[in-house]
Amino acid sequence: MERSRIALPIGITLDRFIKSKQDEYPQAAGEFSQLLRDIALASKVVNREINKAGLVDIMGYIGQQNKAGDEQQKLDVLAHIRFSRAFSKGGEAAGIISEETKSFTDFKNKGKYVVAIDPLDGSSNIDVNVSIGTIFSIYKRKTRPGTKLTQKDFLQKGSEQVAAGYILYGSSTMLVFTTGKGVFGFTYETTLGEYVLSHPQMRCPANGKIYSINEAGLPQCPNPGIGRYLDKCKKDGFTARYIGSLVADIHRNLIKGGIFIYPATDRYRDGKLRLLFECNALAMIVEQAGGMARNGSKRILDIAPKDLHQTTPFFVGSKRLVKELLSELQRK
Ligand code: AHM
Ligand code: MG
Repeated sequence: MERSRIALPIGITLDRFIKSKQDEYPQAAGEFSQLLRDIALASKVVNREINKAGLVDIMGYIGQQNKAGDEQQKLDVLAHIRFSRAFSKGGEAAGIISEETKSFTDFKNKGKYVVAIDPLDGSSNIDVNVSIGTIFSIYKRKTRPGTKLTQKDFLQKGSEQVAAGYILYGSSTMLVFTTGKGVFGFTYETTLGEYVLSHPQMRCPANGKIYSINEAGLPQCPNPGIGRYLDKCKKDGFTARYIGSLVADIHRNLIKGGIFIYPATDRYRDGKLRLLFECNALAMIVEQAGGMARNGSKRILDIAPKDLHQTTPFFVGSKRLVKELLSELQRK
């Protein structure tokens, strides 16, 4: 039996899991595994910072100087620094583009990969102790390793991601990722300081009874299909759940079955969520788990990005629900 086919027991650490899977990536085993380890390590540091966030009133307000004279940084900026540092030190990533920065950073090394990341998503929830997340996509760079990075290295379709995932800083912290061979969820065991496999081969139920949308924006939706779909959900006994923190909303629906809807509105003509930092990674996860992710007419993963910060409408979740919504959107 191939090593990679052996069922991996719940409770094994991320490190052992990565090692046991290395033979699935014959050309890139070492580098790729190291990238995942870099993400895990940075997320532990961010997790620690998040857990201290409630103490900010005692330790000094953001924007003020702390006792040592350092400027206190906002958590999302801090998370950006932590992840960037982990990748640049690791050397496997040639560069990074983050939701926190206008353009990409070239680490000027020989790395084969590039990373697109939203270091801390759900910023409106940070100050109120509600779940937030990190979202990441890993691509092979398009240009030759060792040369200057270009936009072309980052403007890749989601279908070209070699790995994607998220970290959910919730009632427990979880790292969920895919390398294109299923979705695996690890829970952070704080006393050990280790991620342990808790959700092997996650599957998104084909059907569900949860819809997640900021319904206050409904009157500003140019497409009446959204309203019609929600009316149907209500008649069918759905429940509404919306945290306003994308990772948490997607994670819940992935486990329980449901649909997440962020449409185009008068305020956000092309949707609010960013293709490169938010939608692509989550679309890959959900598809790998058997669900669906669309922008209305297209598969999210097939959109060729033109702009690093491009946004898109986002309809994602249980296959049956997404299909039903799409047919309402197409009905005139
Ligand atoms: P952010 O990147 O500024 O944190 O915004 C993204 C967040 C998502 O987590 C969430 O799904 C969405 O914005 C909520 O938007 P809204 O407040 O319009 O419902
Ligand atoms: Mg975001």
